[in-house]
Amino acid sequence: MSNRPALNNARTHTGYDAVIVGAGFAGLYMLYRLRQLGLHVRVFESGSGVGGTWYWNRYPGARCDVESVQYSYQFSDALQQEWEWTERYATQPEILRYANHVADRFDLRRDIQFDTRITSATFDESRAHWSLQTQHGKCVTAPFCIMATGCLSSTNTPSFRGLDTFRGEVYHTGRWPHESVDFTGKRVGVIGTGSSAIQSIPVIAEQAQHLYVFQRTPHYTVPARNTPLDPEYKREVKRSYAALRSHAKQMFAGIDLRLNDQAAVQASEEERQREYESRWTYGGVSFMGAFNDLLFNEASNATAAAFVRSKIHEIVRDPAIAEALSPSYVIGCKRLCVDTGYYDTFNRANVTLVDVSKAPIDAITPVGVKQGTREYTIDCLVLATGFDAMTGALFNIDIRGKGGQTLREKWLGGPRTYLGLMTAGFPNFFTITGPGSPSVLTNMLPSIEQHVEWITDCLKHLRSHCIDRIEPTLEAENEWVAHVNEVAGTNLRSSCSSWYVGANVPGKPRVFMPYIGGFPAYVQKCNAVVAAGYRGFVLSATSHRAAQVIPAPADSA
Ligand code: NA7
Repeated sequence: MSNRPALNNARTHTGYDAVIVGAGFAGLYMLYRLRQLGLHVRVFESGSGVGGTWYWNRYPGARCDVESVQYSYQFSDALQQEWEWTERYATQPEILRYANHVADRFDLRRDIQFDTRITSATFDESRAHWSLQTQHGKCVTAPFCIMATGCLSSTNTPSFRGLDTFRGEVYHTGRWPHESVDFTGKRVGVIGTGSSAIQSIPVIAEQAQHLYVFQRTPHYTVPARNTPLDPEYKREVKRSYAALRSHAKQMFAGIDLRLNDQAAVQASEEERQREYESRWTYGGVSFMGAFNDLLFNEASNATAAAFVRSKIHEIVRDPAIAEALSPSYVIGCKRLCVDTGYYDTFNRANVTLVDVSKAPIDAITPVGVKQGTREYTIDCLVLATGFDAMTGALFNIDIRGKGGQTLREKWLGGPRTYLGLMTAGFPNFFTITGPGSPSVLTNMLPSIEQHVEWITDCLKHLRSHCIDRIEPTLEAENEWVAHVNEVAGTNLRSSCSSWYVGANVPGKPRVFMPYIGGFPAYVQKCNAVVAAGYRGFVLSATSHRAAQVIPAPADSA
């Protein structure tokens, strides 16, 4: 691998060892690690700044639903010691400041090209390298192509009839403007009631003259109980960061949900109520840690779901509205939301819940939202309609592997990967937190770090063995996909229409995309593959060596 000059103005640049697409948390750390390896790397980012999803999702009330002291990098102790989180759940501006701090602290910006969207990536078999085209018509090549494009980055805008005729402002929560948006005195419509809506609705309701919430499916949400972080707590966390991190990595979701290792079905009604109540009071997604069988046993799950429904009826004064806000499906099936004052917002006189489950939105008119004969007049429309999750950002790029096969074609029936890291037929092409890895079911930061470190070690291994090409075998991939599907079938999360199964995007194949076997088991599998000499991968040298499968034992490099 070479050390050639930085990107120049030529239309084709061939000097990179690796190209990374995306400068969110995955792209930033990947760049950091590959630079440490001495590789010449370029990152391409469509936004004007770092942060990925936290750069784009600037809607009012946007926050992480993982606690700030856990939703942060752990690769640098100096970084985790010096950074001060201010609240239990960090706001989007604070997380973005953190991403910028990381970029500056590790001097990452000089290798990131902003405002540059990659439109295609093609594998050139004769040269064994990837050729990437930017939206400005420039071409860069590198032997390795690493997608750090994010799981929730390609927005989903339903094709509402007449949307383009609407005369007011239209905002998508996932592409919020960088200028502040003031809804004071405005009639606002929000379509969607997922996490983004649930976070933004209470804030918008405080500003708007009137807010109409168009709900197709109610989502379960639990209170965040957000609070400023106590200085002594922060000191304690910093003192014990190493232990906290390694403990979290032993947990199923790579995060400590304070799991009560007892089955809900085996607890008495009184015990269950006490446990749910205490978690409701504590706040956050650890509600799902109340019992160990909530996502495996429907009867258990029903007890937790009933508890949340009873809370909704307690909080929302109008019983009909409370009922409309009450989900009836498996709790945790769609990702559990975390809110601040969501249900209470529906007690406000300036908020109207519009049920569009049975009678869908017919059209957007120049002045409002039409449902049947009823038209809701609004000045601004907020689309909180989510993302084409996990595959959308990849499909937005015309990716072509061996023999010109497109990734779209290959994944027509659903994503097919080996470990969520690579896909057969696309040599030297990596997907950080790709489909088939635990990704969105875990705390994203440790999952990103684990993938980045795996890829870094892999490239190091290739270099030290003079190998320039790696690709999973179809057999290993098929086995992995079968395993991912089999495990998904044992978990209640695959039982409803969610973005995990692509149900929110018309025409998307219904496949449970993330790996639900748990973070520790997944990490073990990844490590075992390496220890067995990259079992399931073909490693080869293209030009001056005959193709060979590198046998066990493990890498000693
Ligand atoms: P989500 O969770 O996918 O929510 C999108 C919402 O938009 C959801 O309520 C959808 O209803 C609704 N939606 C989508 N299309 C339509 C149409 N055509 N008509 C009415 N309503 C519609 O996206 P978020 O951005 O809130 O959150 C995504 C993740 O980001 C979240 O899980 C966290 O991990 C962070 P549906 O439920 O499909 O009936």
